Amino acid sequence: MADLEKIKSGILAGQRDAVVAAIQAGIDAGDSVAEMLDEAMIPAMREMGDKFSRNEVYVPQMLIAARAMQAGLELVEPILAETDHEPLGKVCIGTVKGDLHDIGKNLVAIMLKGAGYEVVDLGVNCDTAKYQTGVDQGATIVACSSLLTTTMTYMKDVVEHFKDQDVKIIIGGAPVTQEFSDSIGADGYSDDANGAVKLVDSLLGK
Ligand code: B1M
Repeated sequence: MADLEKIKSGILAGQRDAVVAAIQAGIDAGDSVAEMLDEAMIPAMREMGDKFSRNEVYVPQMLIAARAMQAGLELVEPILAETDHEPLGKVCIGTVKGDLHDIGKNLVAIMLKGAGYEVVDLGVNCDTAKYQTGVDQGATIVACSSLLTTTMTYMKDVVEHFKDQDVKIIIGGAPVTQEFSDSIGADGYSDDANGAVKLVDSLLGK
């Protein structure tokens, strides 16, 4: 049984090696990586954010926690992304201009790959020209992530940019809401990575 507490406390403390060892032990024991993600890894990052809001931790601690989380994600990715299907469609994904948060975006990309979609990962700090490169590579869905109230407004620019092209824009990230999505005319919103997959399924009629 994966030691969920060890994974969670390891991420909070930014102990990359301990996190990797605990996740690897769980994988070797045949435990569910989805459970490790939902019960330990994602809650750890949420708790980190709450601590940051209460001034109990600062940016450097968030950064080392994020590095430990990222190292854990690299271990779970190949397992979650295992699929032997022909791609169901192509999605490009990126974090919007001005925003460097990429953990949620990476998780959405992993889940989409696992569900059988081809994903063009555009990285962080994406302006409309960058999103356009994803569409030029054949993506018919543009997924935008934002973690900051100051950057989520850029999603409106993305919707505007693609309004005359045959692509769907979907959005998500901690501050984003359905109401905001409706207000900027996006084609869909999801509050988590599994929901993003269902959204893409429904937009592509899968
Ligand atoms: Co930042 N940060 N951060 N940070 N950071 C937040 C977002 C914050 C809420 C912390 C807080 O105050 N409590 C706050 C934002 C406040 C606001 O805007 N209202 C904040 C701030 C203020 C900042 C800085 C400005 C701090 C500073 O410098 N003073 C700065 C900004 C830098 C920049 O981007 N320009 C900054 C920097 C950083 C680090 C670099 C240190 C680091 C990021 C490292 C990295 O990403 N590689 C960091 C971190 C780690 C966080 C918190 C603690 C954790 C984010 C995370 O990874 N969550 C975060 C607190 C929080 O979110 N509670 C915080 C885990 C991840 C799995 O969840 O990303 O929400 P999330 O993704 C979810 C869903 O949202 C959804 O699915 C995912 C999985 O379920 N989803 C989508 C995400 N994208 C989607 C796209 C979709 C669909 C669903 O498309 C359809």
